[in-house]
Amino acid sequence: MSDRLILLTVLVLSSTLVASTTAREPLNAPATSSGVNTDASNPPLLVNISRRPHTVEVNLTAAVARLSLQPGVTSEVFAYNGHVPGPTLDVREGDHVVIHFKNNLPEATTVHWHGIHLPFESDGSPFHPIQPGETHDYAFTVRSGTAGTYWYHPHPDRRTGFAIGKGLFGAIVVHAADDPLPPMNEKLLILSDNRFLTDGTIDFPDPASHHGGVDEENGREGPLLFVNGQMMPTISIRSGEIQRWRVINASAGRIFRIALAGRTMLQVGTDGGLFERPLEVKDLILATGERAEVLVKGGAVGTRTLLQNLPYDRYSPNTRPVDWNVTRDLLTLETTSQSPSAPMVIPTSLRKVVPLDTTKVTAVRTIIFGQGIINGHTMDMARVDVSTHVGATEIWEITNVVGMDHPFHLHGFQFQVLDRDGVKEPYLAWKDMLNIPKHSTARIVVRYDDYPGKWMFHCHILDHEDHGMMGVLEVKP
Ligand SMILES: [Cu+2]
Repeated sequence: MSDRLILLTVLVLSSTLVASTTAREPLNAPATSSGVNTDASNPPLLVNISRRPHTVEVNLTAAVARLSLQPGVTSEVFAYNGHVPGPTLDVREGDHVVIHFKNNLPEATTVHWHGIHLPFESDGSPFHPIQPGETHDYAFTVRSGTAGTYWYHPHPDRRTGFAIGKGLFGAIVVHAADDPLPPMNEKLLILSDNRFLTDGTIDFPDPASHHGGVDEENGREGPLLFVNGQMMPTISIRSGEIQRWRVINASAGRIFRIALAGRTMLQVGTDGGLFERPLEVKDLILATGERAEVLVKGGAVGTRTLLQNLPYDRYSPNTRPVDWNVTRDLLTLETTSQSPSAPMVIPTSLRKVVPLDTTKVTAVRTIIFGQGIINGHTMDMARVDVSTHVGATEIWEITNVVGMDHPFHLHGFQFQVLDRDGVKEPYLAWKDMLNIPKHSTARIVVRYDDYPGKWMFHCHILDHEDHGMMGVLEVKP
């Protein structure tokens, strides 16, 4: 690692990451000792029960539980191993992973390993439901070069939004065999929102009611915002310390636009792992299902900075929430009174992302997002919408023709964004989520290296997905 750092041109975060001083940050207030907030602790890890090298074997059970998601109120939830969010699947590139899954829910479910490149039979799509009381082993080998932040959640036919809203989501962290970033404190930030009745019941209105109709059209959102299942938690950081935050948008409909008030962040990665080089950002938009890795730096001793959700208008005017343009606080970053950390050097070059060869493209697909439909259809599991074969490289041109954003997700295969509305993507990255803003077009390139099967592509606003805004990509051997 030291050789690498000597060879690279380096940047010291203190000169670039912290763009403003505390004096210019009205939201930075002296730290208090009120102790009201709890620490935004990372969720527990799934325990590896295998003794074999390079093997991760875990037990995961989905079941009804009663948990306190808000202070003083309990709610009936669906939980993985009794936790919301579920415990984190922590693996390394090259690991063979086996998940012994048990469905103790009163309804069919699946576990979809969002973003992971794996065999069709382990994708946890609606093609492979696990009935109540049944068990199923999911198995895959973590592909080299895919270190990054992923997540798992149910993907049953027409019930995904309900199941995630009830509490079924958890993180997957894939560590690199050779990580270019120096070791540092890592935090998971799993963002979600929810809505409750006064007795604590999670609010899923009758689909035939006015509120049910708004949820179906808009994508169900809730007024309460959570980080790792906690409201307004605190993350402690030493002055000058750099932390690596892995942020996951696990909400059913809300697109987050996060910012560290008055500061910049250094984004180092997205869905499929690290960028080629860090990118300084004032804020970043995370569509449903999308992830980001950012580096943040502790300010002066005794200061606090808010991580906020800034307004982002993904909505159609018909169903736009009245408070859509209100900035909301997510968590407090609190600099401790400990002595400052020693300076840390972040490489300016992270890894090589090899561009997919667009001269080898075998097909160009046109995907039209309407409101709740793709290419004029709703989902039919007996229909194949796109047929291709292993080894093909394709460009998908995805156009959103309506006045509401629709985040695109492709199962099984990471893609690269070529351009958005004709503007070349400024950096190379591996993605499995791409927000397609209202009345816009994006082009992606994807190669189906292996794993034949029937793969889903869909809008990740879960109410849209559940009502059929989804298609089937068949990759033939
Ligand atoms: Cu949609």
